[in-house]
Parts: sequence; structure tokens; C-alpha cells
Amino acid sequence: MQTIFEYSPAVKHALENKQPILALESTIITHGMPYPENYQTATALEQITRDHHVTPATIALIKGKIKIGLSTEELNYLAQDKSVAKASRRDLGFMVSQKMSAGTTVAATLYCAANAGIKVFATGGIGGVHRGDNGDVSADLIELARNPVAVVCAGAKAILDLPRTLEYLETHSIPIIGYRTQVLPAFYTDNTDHVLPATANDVGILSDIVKTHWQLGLASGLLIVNPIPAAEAISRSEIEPAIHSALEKAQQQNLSGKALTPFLLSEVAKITQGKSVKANIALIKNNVLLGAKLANSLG
Ligand code: PSU
Ligand code: MN
Repeated sequence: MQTIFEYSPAVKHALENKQPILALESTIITHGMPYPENYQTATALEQITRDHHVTPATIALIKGKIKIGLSTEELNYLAQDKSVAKASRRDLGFMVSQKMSAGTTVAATLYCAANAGIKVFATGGIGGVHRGDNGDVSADLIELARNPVAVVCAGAKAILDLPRTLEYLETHSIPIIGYRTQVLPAFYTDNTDHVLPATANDVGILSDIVKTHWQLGLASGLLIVNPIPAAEAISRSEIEPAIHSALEKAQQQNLSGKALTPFLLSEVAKITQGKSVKANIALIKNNVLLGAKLANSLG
């Protein structure tokens, strides 16, 4: 295993000295945002983390190695090289053995973060149950049930079926905690009608909930939902038509499997003329800020 997992010097140092670390995913870099916004955002997220005295661990597959913590050159390579794949957990064996490079999804990043002993992970939006009846359920949800990691996100992407995503989380006993919100935020939008089972109004309370969950021996992950800052939010009525036409186009092109989410995100970006990308950047920065504070508070 040691030869497959490779830690950056900063992450290695933080692990050895029991300093707080924040895991970050890389599919958002390789398949979630256009260049150069993807590179600029990835480096900004790492800087926000360091500014809060937490070590960032962006996780990705580089030429068959699972990297926990990336160099600037590696971030740049992932942001620009179009041949880089998208790795979910099930792809790891295949892609590691074939010496491939890939962005890791929330699912794969959760598995790798847990393996490294990292407790907090910040991302933009998690995958979930897709709309319609084709049975598309993101592996992100299953990995949340399996790995003891607290994941900060801005809710599930609005391209998903939110009620069914919430039902899935309940069935699989994954806590969902609103940070300063009583209702589920929906990624680009800061609120919905879906009332959450728990709310934390400050980081101390949030960290108590996370600690207690694990002290009880409940070995799953927890989902912390942090609404996009109101000034950057896009209203439901503005984003819904863009989502609808993206979904229709995906259906016409018969898209399925791992290609669907990147296609929908890039279509919505085209239709909103980049407004969705701006919102995406704002919300992920906001999540990384909260993730860093939580990592500090958990100690
Ligand atoms: N949400 C975004 N941007 C992204 C993703 C989600 O706003 O890039 C990525 C995450 O890495 C997530 C993945 O884990 O999409 C989910 O893909 P799928 O739906 O194929 O499981
Ligand atoms: Mn899917």
C-alpha cells in the first residue's frame, strides 16, 4: 500500500505531528470546471486552508499513484490535461494498475481520506440520486455511509432529485447537519423547502456533534450542508430552466454513467454564461473555510 499511496511532504508532516488536515477532491478540477478557473480555484482553496493553519490535502491519481497532497505542478497538470480520467472508488484498482491519472470524485476521495486518517473533507456539491427512473445513484452517498469523514458541501447539486437524495441519506443513517440553516441548501441556491433533522449555529456545536457521533461508535461519515453566501446565490427560478434544458440535451445524447454529471455542469455553465461557475467558486471557497474551522476545532 505504501507504494500506491504517496503523501506530500506537508501532509506527511501534519500527519506525523497530529496537526489538522483538510481533504479536497479533484474531479471538480478535472471535470467540474473549465480551465483556468479550475486551476485558480484549486490553488485558492489550498491557500484559504493554509491561512487557517490547516494543511490542505488535495487527493488525485497521478500516473498510477494515489497522491494525498499535490504540488502546484500536479494541480496544473490535472487542470489542463484533457486525457485525465474521472475516478470513483470502483475505478481505483483499474486506474492504479494501468498507471492512469484521474481526478477523484467525492466517493473516491472519501475512501482515500479515510485510509489516510483524515477526518474532514470539503467539496462543492456531492452526487446524489439523479432525477428520473434510470437508477442513477452516485457512489458518493454509499461512501458517506462507509467512511468516518465529515464532509462539508453546499447541499446536493440542483441537477439531482433532492427528496430522494434525502431519503437515501436517512435510510443509510448518514447524519445531515445544516450549518446556520434549518433547510437543505441546493448548491447554486441557498435554500429549499426541505427541513433538515439537525442544525448547528456555530463551529463549536458542529464539532461536538461530529465528535459525539464517532464516540458513539457510529462509524459513518456525516454530511454538513453550508449554504452558498446569499450574495452569490442563483435563485431557483433562474437556475431551473438551465437545468431542464441540460437534462433534455443529455437525454437526447443518451448520456449515462460517469459522463452525466460533468456534461450537466458544463451545459448549465454555458446556458448561464458562466454565472453558475462563479457561484460554484464562491460556494466551494465558503465550504473550505468552514471545513478548515471544523478541522481546527476537532483538533
Ligand atoms: N459537484 C460539482 N462539481 C463536481 C462534482 C460535483 O459541483 O465536479 C463531482 C464531484 O467530484 C462528485 C462527482 O463526487 O461530481 C459526482 O459524480 P457522479 O454523479 O458521476 O457520481
Ligand atoms: Mn451516476
